Amino acid sequence: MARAKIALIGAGNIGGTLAHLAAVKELGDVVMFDIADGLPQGKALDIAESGPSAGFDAAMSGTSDYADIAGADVCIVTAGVARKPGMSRDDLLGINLKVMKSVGEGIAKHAPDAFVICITNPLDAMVWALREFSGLPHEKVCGMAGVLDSARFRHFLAEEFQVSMRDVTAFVLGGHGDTMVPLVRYSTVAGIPLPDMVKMGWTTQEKLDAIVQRTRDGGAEIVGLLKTGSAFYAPATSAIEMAEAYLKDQKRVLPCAAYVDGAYGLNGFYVGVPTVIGAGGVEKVIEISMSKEEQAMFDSSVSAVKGLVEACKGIDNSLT
Ligand code: A3D
Repeated sequence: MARAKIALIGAGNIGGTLAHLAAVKELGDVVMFDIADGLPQGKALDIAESGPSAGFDAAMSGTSDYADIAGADVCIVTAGVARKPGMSRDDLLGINLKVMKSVGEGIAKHAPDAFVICITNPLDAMVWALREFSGLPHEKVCGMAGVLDSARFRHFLAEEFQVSMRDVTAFVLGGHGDTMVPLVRYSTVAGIPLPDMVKMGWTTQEKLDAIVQRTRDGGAEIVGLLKTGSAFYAPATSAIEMAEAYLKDQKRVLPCAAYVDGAYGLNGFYVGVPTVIGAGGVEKVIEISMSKEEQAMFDSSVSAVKGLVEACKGIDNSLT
Protein backbone atom coordinates (compact mmCIF):
# COMPACT_ATOMS: atom_id res chain seq x y z
CA MET A 1 0.00 0.00 0.00
CA ALA A 2 1.30 3.48 -0.83
CA ARG A 3 2.49 5.59 2.07
CA ALA A 4 0.14 8.23 3.41
CA LYS A 5 0.86 11.86 2.48
CA ILE A 6 0.98 14.45 5.22
CA ALA A 7 0.93 18.14 4.29
CA LEU A 8 2.11 20.62 6.90
CA ILE A 9 0.93 24.15 6.14
CA GLY A 10 3.37 26.33 8.04
CA ALA A 11 6.97 25.22 8.58
CA GLY A 12 7.77 27.25 11.68
CA ASN A 13 8.44 25.91 15.16
CA ILE A 14 5.42 23.61 15.32
CA GLY A 15 5.59 22.70 11.60
CA GLY A 16 9.21 21.58 11.87
CA THR A 17 8.49 19.51 14.99
CA LEU A 18 5.45 17.95 13.30
CA ALA A 19 7.59 16.93 10.32
CA HIS A 20 10.23 15.39 12.55
CA LEU A 21 7.69 13.44 14.61
CA ALA A 22 5.78 12.25 11.53
CA ALA A 23 9.05 10.99 10.03
CA VAL A 24 10.31 9.25 13.16
CA LYS A 25 6.90 7.59 13.63
CA GLU A 26 6.80 6.71 9.90
CA LEU A 27 3.27 8.07 9.53
CA GLY A 28 3.86 8.85 5.86
CA ASP A 29 5.67 11.10 3.40
CA VAL A 30 5.76 14.74 4.45
CA VAL A 31 5.37 17.93 2.39
CA MET A 32 6.02 21.17 4.25
CA PHE A 33 4.48 24.34 2.80
CA ASP A 34 5.44 27.87 3.88
CA ILE A 35 5.59 31.33 2.32
CA ALA A 36 9.03 31.97 3.87
CA ASP A 37 11.57 31.41 1.11
CA GLY A 38 13.79 28.37 1.74
CA LEU A 39 12.39 27.58 5.20
CA PRO A 40 10.29 24.50 4.32
CA GLN A 41 12.95 23.22 1.90
CA GLY A 42 15.72 23.67 4.47
CA LYS A 43 13.84 21.97 7.30
CA ALA A 44 12.71 19.12 5.03
CA LEU A 45 16.27 18.46 3.86
CA ASP A 46 17.64 18.61 7.42
CA ILE A 47 15.04 16.07 8.63
CA ALA A 48 15.62 13.83 5.59
CA GLU A 49 19.32 13.80 6.43
CA SER A 50 18.48 12.55 9.94
CA GLY A 51 16.80 9.50 8.37
CA PRO A 52 19.84 7.23 8.05
CA SER A 53 20.69 7.64 11.75
CA ALA A 54 17.10 7.58 13.01
CA GLY A 55 16.25 4.73 10.65
CA PHE A 56 12.99 5.85 9.08
CA ASP A 57 11.60 5.55 5.57
CA ALA A 58 9.68 8.70 4.74
CA ALA A 59 10.17 11.24 1.96
CA MET A 60 10.52 14.87 3.09
CA SER A 61 10.04 17.89 0.87
CA GLY A 62 9.48 21.61 1.21
CA THR A 63 7.50 23.91 -1.06
CA SER A 64 5.87 27.29 -1.51
CA ASP A 65 3.47 25.96 -4.15
CA TYR A 66 0.10 24.62 -3.02
CA ALA A 67 0.04 22.24 -6.01
CA ASP A 68 2.61 20.11 -4.13
CA ILE A 69 0.14 19.23 -1.37
CA ALA A 70 -2.07 17.50 -3.98
CA GLY A 71 -3.74 14.35 -2.70
CA ALA A 72 -2.66 14.82 0.94
CA ASP A 73 -4.40 12.49 3.38
CA VAL A 74 -3.81 14.80 6.33
CA CYS A 75 -3.16 18.57 6.45
CA ILE A 76 -1.96 20.12 9.69
CA VAL A 77 -2.21 23.90 9.70
CA THR A 78 0.13 26.07 11.77
CA ALA A 79 0.50 28.93 9.26
CA GLY A 80 0.26 32.39 10.77
CA VAL A 81 1.85 34.21 13.64
CA ALA A 82 2.39 33.00 17.21
CA ARG A 83 2.11 34.94 20.45
CA LYS A 84 4.84 37.11 21.88
CA PRO A 85 4.91 38.06 25.58
CA GLY A 86 2.02 40.39 26.47
CA MET A 87 -0.13 39.23 23.54
CA SER A 88 -3.28 37.19 24.03
CA ARG A 89 -4.30 34.51 21.55
CA ASP A 90 -7.11 36.83 20.47
CA ASP A 91 -4.63 39.55 19.45
CA LEU A 92 -3.68 37.27 16.56
CA LEU A 93 -7.19 37.23 15.11
CA GLY A 94 -6.97 39.73 12.22
CA ILE A 95 -3.61 38.57 10.86
CA ASN A 96 -4.32 34.87 11.11
CA LEU A 97 -7.82 35.17 9.63
CA LYS A 98 -6.27 36.34 6.33
CA VAL A 99 -3.84 33.43 6.49
CA MET A 100 -6.75 30.97 7.01
CA LYS A 101 -8.37 32.31 3.86
CA SER A 102 -5.38 31.47 1.66
CA VAL A 103 -4.79 28.15 3.41
CA GLY A 104 -8.48 27.15 3.16
CA GLU A 105 -8.54 27.93 -0.55
CA GLY A 106 -5.27 26.03 -1.12
CA ILE A 107 -6.57 22.93 0.67
CA ALA A 108 -9.95 23.08 -1.11
CA LYS A 109 -8.24 23.18 -4.49
CA HIS A 110 -5.50 20.61 -3.95
CA ALA A 111 -6.37 18.34 -1.02
CA PRO A 112 -10.16 18.33 -0.65
CA ASP A 113 -10.22 14.77 0.75
CA ALA A 114 -7.77 15.45 3.57
CA PHE A 115 -8.43 15.32 7.29
CA VAL A 116 -7.52 18.83 8.39
CA ILE A 117 -6.20 19.67 11.85
CA CYS A 118 -5.91 23.37 12.63
CA ILE A 119 -3.48 24.60 15.30
CA THR A 120 -3.29 28.31 14.41
CA ASN A 121 -4.60 30.61 17.15
CA PRO A 122 -7.05 31.86 18.27
CA LEU A 123 -7.85 28.22 17.74
CA ASP A 124 -11.63 27.87 18.02
CA ALA A 125 -12.28 30.83 15.72
CA MET A 126 -9.54 29.90 13.24
CA VAL A 127 -10.78 26.31 12.83
CA TRP A 128 -14.26 27.65 12.16
CA ALA A 129 -12.93 30.15 9.60
CA LEU A 130 -10.70 27.51 7.96
CA ARG A 131 -13.73 25.21 7.53
CA GLU A 132 -15.75 28.09 6.06
CA PHE A 133 -12.99 29.09 3.62
CA SER A 134 -12.23 25.49 2.57
CA GLY A 135 -15.83 24.25 2.35
CA LEU A 136 -14.69 20.75 3.43
CA PRO A 137 -17.12 18.51 5.36
CA HIS A 138 -17.33 19.54 9.01
CA GLU A 139 -16.21 16.12 10.28
CA LYS A 140 -12.98 16.41 8.27
CA VAL A 141 -11.92 19.74 9.83
CA CYS A 142 -11.07 20.03 13.51
CA GLY A 143 -8.78 21.91 15.83
CA MET A 144 -6.03 20.73 18.16
CA ALA A 145 -6.22 22.17 21.66
CA GLY A 146 -7.89 19.73 24.04
CA VAL A 147 -5.21 17.05 23.66
CA LEU A 148 -2.56 19.63 24.57
CA ASP A 149 -4.56 21.20 27.40
CA SER A 150 -5.28 17.80 28.92
CA ALA A 151 -1.64 16.72 28.44
CA ARG A 152 -0.55 19.78 30.44
CA PHE A 153 -3.14 18.97 33.12
CA ARG A 154 -1.93 15.33 33.22
CA HIS A 155 1.70 16.39 33.51
CA PHE A 156 1.02 18.72 36.45
CA LEU A 157 -1.15 16.08 38.19
CA ALA A 158 1.45 13.34 37.72
CA GLU A 159 4.07 15.64 39.29
CA GLU A 160 1.78 16.39 42.22
CA PHE A 161 0.91 12.73 42.86
CA GLN A 162 4.39 11.39 41.99
CA VAL A 163 2.91 8.77 39.66
CA SER A 164 3.37 7.94 36.00
CA MET A 165 1.73 10.33 33.53
CA ARG A 166 0.40 7.24 31.78
CA ASP A 167 -1.89 6.51 34.72
CA VAL A 168 -3.36 9.99 34.86
CA THR A 169 -6.32 10.78 32.62
CA ALA A 170 -7.64 14.29 32.34
CA PHE A 171 -10.62 15.91 30.80
CA VAL A 172 -10.70 19.43 29.41
CA LEU A 173 -13.69 21.03 27.68
CA GLY A 174 -14.53 24.36 26.10
CA GLY A 175 -12.48 26.86 24.13
CA HIS A 176 -8.68 26.96 24.08
CA GLY A 177 -7.92 29.98 26.18
CA ASP A 178 -8.48 31.45 29.56
CA THR A 179 -12.02 30.09 29.64
CA MET A 180 -11.09 26.45 29.08
CA VAL A 181 -12.87 24.07 31.45
CA PRO A 182 -10.65 21.43 33.10
CA LEU A 183 -13.17 18.89 34.44
CA VAL A 184 -11.80 17.65 37.74
CA ARG A 185 -14.66 15.20 38.30
CA TYR A 186 -13.86 13.30 35.07
CA SER A 187 -10.09 13.33 35.59
CA THR A 188 -8.57 10.33 37.33
CA VAL A 189 -5.49 8.56 38.60
CA ALA A 190 -5.90 4.97 37.34
CA GLY A 191 -9.68 5.43 37.48
CA ILE A 192 -9.81 7.21 40.89
CA PRO A 193 -11.54 10.58 40.33
CA LEU A 194 -9.54 13.62 41.52
CA PRO A 195 -12.11 14.63 44.21
CA ASP A 196 -11.51 11.16 45.74
CA MET A 197 -7.75 11.75 45.63
CA VAL A 198 -8.39 14.85 47.78
CA LYS A 199 -10.51 12.80 50.21
CA MET A 200 -7.73 10.18 50.35
CA GLY A 201 -5.26 12.88 51.38
CA TRP A 202 -3.03 12.66 48.28
CA THR A 203 -3.50 16.38 47.67
CA THR A 204 -5.55 19.31 48.94
CA GLN A 205 -8.35 21.19 47.22
CA GLU A 206 -6.13 24.32 47.20
CA LYS A 207 -3.34 22.49 45.38
CA LEU A 208 -5.80 21.03 42.91
CA ASP A 209 -7.28 24.49 42.24
CA ALA A 210 -3.76 25.84 41.63
CA ILE A 211 -3.07 23.03 39.12
CA VAL A 212 -6.31 23.82 37.28
CA GLN A 213 -5.27 27.46 37.05
CA ARG A 214 -1.76 26.54 35.90
CA THR A 215 -3.34 24.39 33.16
CA ARG A 216 -5.45 27.33 31.99
CA ASP A 217 -2.31 29.49 31.93
CA GLY A 218 -0.12 26.72 30.46
CA GLY A 219 0.47 28.44 27.12
CA ALA A 220 1.27 31.83 28.68
CA GLU A 221 3.75 30.22 31.10
CA ILE A 222 5.79 28.95 28.15
CA VAL A 223 5.48 32.20 26.18
CA GLY A 224 6.81 34.02 29.26
CA LEU A 225 9.82 31.72 29.47
CA LEU A 226 10.66 31.53 25.74
CA LYS A 227 10.08 35.27 25.13
CA THR A 228 10.34 34.88 21.34
CA GLY A 229 7.44 32.56 20.56
CA SER A 230 5.08 29.98 21.99
CA ALA A 231 5.13 26.28 22.85
CA PHE A 232 5.86 23.86 20.05
CA TYR A 233 7.02 20.42 21.20
CA ALA A 234 3.83 19.53 23.09
CA PRO A 235 1.45 21.15 20.56
CA ALA A 236 3.09 19.21 17.72
CA THR A 237 3.01 15.92 19.64
CA SER A 238 -0.69 16.43 20.40
CA ALA A 239 -1.58 17.03 16.74
CA ILE A 240 0.42 13.98 15.68
CA GLU A 241 -1.63 11.89 18.13
CA MET A 242 -4.78 13.09 16.35
CA ALA A 243 -3.32 12.51 12.85
CA GLU A 244 -2.28 8.99 13.81
CA ALA A 245 -5.79 8.26 15.16
CA TYR A 246 -7.19 9.20 11.73
CA LEU A 247 -4.57 7.47 9.58
CA LYS A 248 -4.74 4.22 11.57
CA ASP A 249 -8.51 4.37 12.21
CA GLN A 250 -7.79 4.03 15.92
CA LYS A 251 -11.17 5.38 17.13
CA ARG A 252 -9.30 7.28 19.84
CA VAL A 253 -11.36 9.23 22.35
CA LEU A 254 -9.67 12.62 22.19
CA PRO A 255 -10.81 16.12 23.06
CA CYS A 256 -10.65 18.48 20.10
CA ALA A 257 -12.25 21.59 18.70
CA ALA A 258 -15.03 19.90 16.75
CA TYR A 259 -18.16 21.01 14.97
CA VAL A 260 -21.00 20.50 17.42
CA ASP A 261 -24.47 20.40 15.92
CA GLY A 262 -27.16 19.28 18.33
CA ALA A 263 -25.09 18.18 21.35
CA TYR A 264 -24.47 20.51 24.29
CA GLY A 265 -27.39 22.69 23.17
CA LEU A 266 -25.27 24.02 20.31
CA ASN A 267 -26.35 24.22 16.71
CA GLY A 268 -23.45 24.37 14.34
CA PHE A 269 -20.51 25.62 16.36
CA TYR A 270 -16.81 24.75 16.85
CA VAL A 271 -15.73 24.23 20.45
CA GLY A 272 -13.62 21.82 22.48
CA VAL A 273 -15.50 18.60 23.25
CA PRO A 274 -14.59 14.92 23.64
CA THR A 275 -14.74 13.12 20.30
CA VAL A 276 -13.99 9.80 18.63
CA ILE A 277 -11.37 10.16 15.87
CA GLY A 278 -11.04 7.42 13.27
CA ALA A 279 -10.94 6.95 9.50
CA GLY A 280 -14.10 9.04 9.11
CA GLY A 281 -12.46 12.04 10.79
CA VAL A 282 -14.36 13.27 13.82
CA GLU A 283 -16.74 10.33 13.89
CA LYS A 284 -18.62 11.23 17.03
CA VAL A 285 -19.05 14.05 19.53
CA ILE A 286 -19.43 12.63 23.03
CA GLU A 287 -21.94 14.52 25.16
CA ILE A 288 -21.24 14.23 28.87
CA SER A 289 -23.45 15.39 31.69
CA MET A 290 -22.24 18.45 33.54
CA SER A 291 -22.97 19.88 36.97
CA LYS A 292 -24.50 23.38 37.13
CA GLU A 293 -21.11 24.87 37.89
CA GLU A 294 -19.40 23.03 35.02
CA GLN A 295 -22.21 24.02 32.64
CA ALA A 296 -21.78 27.67 33.66
CA MET A 297 -18.02 27.50 32.92
CA PHE A 298 -18.70 25.79 29.58
CA ASP A 299 -21.34 28.41 28.66
CA SER A 300 -18.93 31.26 29.36
CA SER A 301 -16.26 29.54 27.28
CA VAL A 302 -18.74 29.11 24.41
CA SER A 303 -19.74 32.76 24.56
CA ALA A 304 -16.06 33.81 24.45
CA VAL A 305 -15.63 31.73 21.27
CA LYS A 306 -18.86 33.15 19.82
CA GLY A 307 -17.44 36.64 20.34
CA LEU A 308 -14.34 35.73 18.31
CA VAL A 309 -16.40 34.19 15.50
CA GLU A 310 -18.49 37.38 15.33
CA ALA A 311 -15.26 39.42 15.21
CA CYS A 312 -14.10 37.29 12.23
CA LYS A 313 -17.39 38.01 10.44
CA GLY A 314 -16.83 41.72 11.09
CA ILE A 315 -13.36 41.57 9.51
CA ASP A 316 -14.18 39.43 6.45
CA ASN A 317 -17.67 39.91 5.06
CA SER A 318 -17.48 36.76 2.92
CA LEU A 319 -17.98 34.93 6.22
CA THR A 320 -21.60 34.67 7.34
P1 A3D B 1 5.96 30.10 13.85
O1 A3D B 1 7.21 29.42 14.27
O2 A3D B 1 5.96 31.58 13.74
O3 A3D B 1 5.50 29.45 12.45
C1 A3D B 1 4.45 29.96 11.69
C2 A3D B 1 4.84 29.81 10.24
O4 A3D B 1 3.71 30.20 9.43
C3 A3D B 1 6.02 30.68 9.81
O5 A3D B 1 7.06 29.88 9.31
C4 A3D B 1 5.44 31.59 8.74
O6 A3D B 1 6.34 31.87 7.66
C5 A3D B 1 4.25 30.76 8.25
N1 A3D B 1 3.23 31.53 7.55
C6 A3D B 1 2.81 32.80 7.80
N2 A3D B 1 1.85 33.13 6.90
C7 A3D B 1 1.68 32.06 6.09
C8 A3D B 1 0.83 31.78 4.98
N3 A3D B 1 -0.02 32.70 4.53
N4 A3D B 1 0.93 30.57 4.39
C9 A3D B 1 1.81 29.65 4.83
N5 A3D B 1 2.62 29.84 5.87
C10 A3D B 1 2.56 31.04 6.49
O7 A3D B 1 4.75 29.72 14.84
P2 A3D B 1 4.51 28.33 15.60
O8 A3D B 1 4.77 27.21 14.69
O9 A3D B 1 5.17 28.39 16.93
O10 A3D B 1 2.93 28.47 15.89
C11 A3D B 1 2.01 28.42 14.81
C12 A3D B 1 0.59 28.76 15.28
O11 A3D B 1 0.16 27.81 16.25
C13 A3D B 1 0.44 30.14 15.96
O12 A3D B 1 -0.75 30.76 15.53
C14 A3D B 1 0.35 29.79 17.44
O13 A3D B 1 -0.34 30.78 18.19
C15 A3D B 1 -0.42 28.50 17.36
N6 A3D B 1 -0.34 27.63 18.54
C16 A3D B 1 -1.47 26.99 18.91
C17 A3D B 1 -1.46 26.15 20.00
C18 A3D B 1 -2.71 25.44 20.40
O14 A3D B 1 -2.72 24.70 21.35
C19 A3D B 1 -3.93 25.63 19.63
C20 A3D B 1 -0.28 25.96 20.73
C21 A3D B 1 0.87 26.62 20.32
C22 A3D B 1 0.83 27.48 19.22
